[in-house]
Amino acid sequence: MFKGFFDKVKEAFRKSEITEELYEDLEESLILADVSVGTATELVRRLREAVRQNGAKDVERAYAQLQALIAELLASHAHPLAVPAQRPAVILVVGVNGVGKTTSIAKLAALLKRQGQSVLLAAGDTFRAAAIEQLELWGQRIGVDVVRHQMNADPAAVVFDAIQAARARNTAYVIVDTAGRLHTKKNLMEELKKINRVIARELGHGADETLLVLDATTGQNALIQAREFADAVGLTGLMLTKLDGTAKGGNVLSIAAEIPISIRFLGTGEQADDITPFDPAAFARQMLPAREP
Ligand SMILES: Nc1nc2c(ncn2[C@@H]2O[C@H](COP(=O)(O)OP(=O)(O)OP(=O)(O)O)[C@@H](O)[C@H]2O)c(=O)[nH]1
Ligand SMILES: [Mg+2]
Repeated sequence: MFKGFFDKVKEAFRKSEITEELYEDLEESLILADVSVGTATELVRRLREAVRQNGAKDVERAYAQLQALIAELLASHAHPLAVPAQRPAVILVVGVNGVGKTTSIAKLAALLKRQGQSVLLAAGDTFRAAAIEQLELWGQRIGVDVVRHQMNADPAAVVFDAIQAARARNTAYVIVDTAGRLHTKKNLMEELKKINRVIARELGHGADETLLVLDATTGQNALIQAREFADAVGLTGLMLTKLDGTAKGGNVLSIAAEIPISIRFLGTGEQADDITPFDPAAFARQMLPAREP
């Protein structure tokens, strides 16, 4: 699925010994694979240090060292979705427009359903009629009910109704879709805060999860979005989408290095089952597979 991400990185190690040129090629190839300049520089710095410390002379060991550094960088993000302590658990899904919120919600709901959980979706993006219809269509496709109001209804009221419905049915999860686009950004953040107040009032605590959806192909922009949403509504995890749309994927490394929030899921396509729970060790192995002799 992620094949070819780091082919160029592997190529940088196709030398007989560790030279200055190897480090330069490595840094360049990381940046070409969409790793941010800051993260690429930092990785190369750590590799130099590791090589110096253990006196590794051969390229083979340096490559293994880089694998370990990448695995280490990603490892702090290994936190799967928590099992809810009470029913319903509310998962609020936020993000700017077009990143894949609605699609990711459908994928997550289908995944939870496959795991034997009951799920209800709340059509909290009341900004466009098409947004409500899109979520309903997904609901039909994956066999999950959707609580909806009319266009322009108060999203907080939709969430209130969804929580009541989930209580009545003893549903495990309510996943809330939200608008990515409002007249102003301030408006959007205020709307999310209002949804949060309703959740807090109903559950006695905030949303169990507030997941920010980021389009992994957008680079630096993703970092800015993460900061804004973290400041305004608080975040518990990230879902990175459109990893099928990039042959690079180094962005995942930059996001892991620069955003101190767990990556929960990766989106790898437009279908319901194009979702992978984030496994740092597996991801590191996919990025930098073992070298062929
Ligand atoms: N290739 C690919 N496309 C995706 C992925 N996730 C979402 N998309 C596509 O991205 C587009 C936008 O997805 P939506 O789920 O509507 O995004 P949204 O964030 O809900 O958008 P708004 O509601 O307009 O803010 C759609 O065409 C999706 O099919 C993914 O992992 N891979
Ligand atoms: Mg949407």
